[in-house]
Amino acid sequence: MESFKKEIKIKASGEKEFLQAVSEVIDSIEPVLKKDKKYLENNILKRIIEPERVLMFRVSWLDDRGSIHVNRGYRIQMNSAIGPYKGGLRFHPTVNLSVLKFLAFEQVFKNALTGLPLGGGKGGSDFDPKGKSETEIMRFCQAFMSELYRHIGPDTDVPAGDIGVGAREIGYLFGMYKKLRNEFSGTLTGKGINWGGSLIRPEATGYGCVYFASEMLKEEGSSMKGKTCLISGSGNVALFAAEKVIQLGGKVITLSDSSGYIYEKDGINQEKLEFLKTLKFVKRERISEYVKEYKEAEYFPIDKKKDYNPLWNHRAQCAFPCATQNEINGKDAENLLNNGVFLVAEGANMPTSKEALDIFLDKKIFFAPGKASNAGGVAVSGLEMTQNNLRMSWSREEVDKHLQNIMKNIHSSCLEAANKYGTPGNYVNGANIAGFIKVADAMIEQGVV
Ligand code: NDP
Ligand code: 2IT
Repeated sequence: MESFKKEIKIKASGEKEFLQAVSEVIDSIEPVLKKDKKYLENNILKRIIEPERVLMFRVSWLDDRGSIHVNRGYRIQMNSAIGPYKGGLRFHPTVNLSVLKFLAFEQVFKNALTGLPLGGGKGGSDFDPKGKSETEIMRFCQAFMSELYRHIGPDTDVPAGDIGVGAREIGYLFGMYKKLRNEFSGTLTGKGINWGGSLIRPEATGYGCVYFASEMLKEEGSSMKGKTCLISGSGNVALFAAEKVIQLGGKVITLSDSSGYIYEKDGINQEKLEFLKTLKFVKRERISEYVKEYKEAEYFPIDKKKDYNPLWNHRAQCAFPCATQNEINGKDAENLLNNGVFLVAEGANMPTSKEALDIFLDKKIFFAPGKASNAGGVAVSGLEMTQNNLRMSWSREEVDKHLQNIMKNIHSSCLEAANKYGTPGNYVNGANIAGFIKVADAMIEQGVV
């Protein structure tokens, strides 16, 4: 184990996010490896951290003035032991190999936890959608798909959205895929409702995250009702997490984007949330516009001089980080605890830094790792694939019921695994162990490939 840890540190030394995600999993699964020798005998650790395939490609496109731009496109096909590669595409200037490898690695475990036959993958580009016109976004998506289409398919690899890739981008990507392949299939998820999409997919990650938090609260005999919640982000995950908190009787007092955050002392209600959905999904404006409409709210721009994020420094009981990786540092973790927060459920992927994670685990608060609590999105993507295969679509109520059941099952799988391997209540260990065993056993059964 020790020599393996050393080797991976050297091998992935330039890939800090990937190393962070891998180290966490290794720490969690140590007792499993000790208990059952087959995992070490089959060299599973070494095999599971190596992507089955990494695709990197040039994406050339023309802006509205006719100038040529070049971005880098990626698809990490991480693991297909239990199903076709499945995972989102991220368009953001911070995208690089390390970020996508960490996301693909997390996705393998997350997808296993859903109980659906989904392998793990992730992709995207360092393209920055901010400030681009509608036609530029379309041309970029088409250029991206003009390479990716040869590597994906309904039984091979099924991409979806992530940061910077929402319903609009999935539409343009799907249109190009269909044209190039001359095939109408469920190769992407998050599709429009009139052309193969599933009801509840837009809401699924945020709703699922709050369903998971509710399951945790049940453990201590309480519920979301009356809980004051801090939420970061104002994208797909954040706004629907906020909606579910409001529906369950909780109070959302913060939301943010990469420029700053809003604070609503008395809580954001459904009407205000509808304003935010239009602001963010239709007009694509900044969250600072909110306080022009609602004068009782306050806006705080990001202060880069501060070594903590003041969003996490308000009195509350629950926190839902729903923006991006490593957005909660050690100081933020201390601030959250000092303000009374006893439940953190990750809507984003790995929003909690290693330092902050150690603080939360040490204090034994309810802490849900993203690979468990944000699995609702990919789970409903899996349900979208099933509906496409059956050539039918289910009602909102049916999909929501499935989502609730899946989140409940993930919650109990985490607790059972954590308990069995000696760390009761530790959802991080539970999620890593339950996901690992499922994928590792499938790999062993399928031989050395
Ligand atoms: P969106 O693009 O819809 O929204 C992202 C939000 O996070 C925006 O408010 C954005 O602000 C903010 N944000 C992005 N990058 C940064 C940054 N570097 N610093 C501060 N704020 C930032 O993405 P999603 O809501 O889909 O994704 C959010 C998180 O949830 C990601 O970690 C993603 O991987 C994860 N996730 C998404 C799922 C999905 O189904 N979409 C499923 C599971 C997890 P701004 O507009 O200013 O950039
Ligand atoms: O991180 C994630 O789980 C996603 N971005 C959703 C992936 C999917 O295939 O729906």
